[in-house]
Amino acid sequence: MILTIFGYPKTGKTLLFNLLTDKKEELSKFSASINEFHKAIVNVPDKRLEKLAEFFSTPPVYAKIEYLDAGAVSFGDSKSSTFIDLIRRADGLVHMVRGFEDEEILHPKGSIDPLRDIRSMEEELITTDFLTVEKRIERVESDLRKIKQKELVKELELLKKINSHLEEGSPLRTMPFSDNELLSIKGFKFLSLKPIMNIINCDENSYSENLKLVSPPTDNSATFVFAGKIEMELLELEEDERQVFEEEYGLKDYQYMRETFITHSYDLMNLISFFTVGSDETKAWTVNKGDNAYEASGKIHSDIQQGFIRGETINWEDFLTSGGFPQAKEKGLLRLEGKVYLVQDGDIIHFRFNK
Ligand SMILES: Nc1nc2c(ncn2[C@@H]2O[C@H](COP(=O)(O)OP(=O)(O)OP(=O)(O)O)[C@@H](O)[C@H]2O)c(=O)[nH]1
Ligand SMILES: [Mg+2]
Repeated sequence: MILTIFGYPKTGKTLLFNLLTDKKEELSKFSASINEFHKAIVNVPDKRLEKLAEFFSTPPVYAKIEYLDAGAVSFGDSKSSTFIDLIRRADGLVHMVRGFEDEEILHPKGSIDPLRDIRSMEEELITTDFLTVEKRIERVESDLRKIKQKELVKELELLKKINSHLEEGSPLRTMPFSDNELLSIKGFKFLSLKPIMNIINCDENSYSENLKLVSPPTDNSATFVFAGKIEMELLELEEDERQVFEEEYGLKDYQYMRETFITHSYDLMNLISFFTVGSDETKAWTVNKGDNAYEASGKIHSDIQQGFIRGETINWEDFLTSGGFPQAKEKGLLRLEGKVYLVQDGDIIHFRFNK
């Protein structure tokens, strides 16, 4: 899974990237934003997985997540096609929004206004998709003038619906699509269709004001606050020292982005984890909420999916409290699930399949 951090210049994108990946990429106050990007693949921390690994005495193999710091936006300029290609590859977007004051760091729009920036970035995404759709409509119409093809007629109809949705200024995240429609437009990699997390990077003075803008995931979009620079500093302190400064900054109930970011992104993107356990490794796998056992088995191997018989399933905690598979079976906690079983977060699944 790729999560891409982007935003206006000097908003704290690289700071967040460093925080999430333990990297030390340079942060700069003055230099022009260079359009180089940073990339890191990190483990998704998971206490449940660690407990299971301990039980089996096998190494935990964490789910992986790729973070990309795509740098400052460039829409409609000479660098924009490279930039847009970069964010098209993302499974989810992380929009870093400037909320902190610093007279030395200029904001391209001249003032600090997180809500304005969230809206204007949304407009950039919508406009980019609009241009993609317009181009495709022209192409399809021209092809249809030459030859009438049923599929093209159908595609044109959908493209026109998408076009008018975008024309109203709405992102594609809010447009209802059927599964088939989603599949047919997958190749366009529409930007406004991607789940997006707006992160307002505040200082201690603007923190409580910006808290009002926080919104939980709705239509695959959510807004959170982040006290970037302070969090970076606080994380270097010992726990007791940290508490003193948290109070001093008025951040007593502050939730550390380093700790909450993955949960936020899993929620936003409707992701859950299941585990496989065995003699050589204890492993976490990421699937979409609503995926069934058959789909989940395909994440592991296509052979397992093709030969799918059943999934022996148990919740990770039920397993640990039972103390092993035989005990769990005795208690009736080990279930045999078929292909259509909806995988639950925290399931341990052992797939039986025909080889
Ligand atoms: N006061 C304050 N400064 C911050 C905060 N976050 C980042 N900065 C400073 O802002 C400057 C830019 O931070 P970066 O993380 O490099 O920002 P960026 O968005 O990656 O910048 P570009 O990639 O150049 O667009 C650095 O000097 C940071 O120390 C913050 O929360 N508060
Ligand atoms: Mg940067």
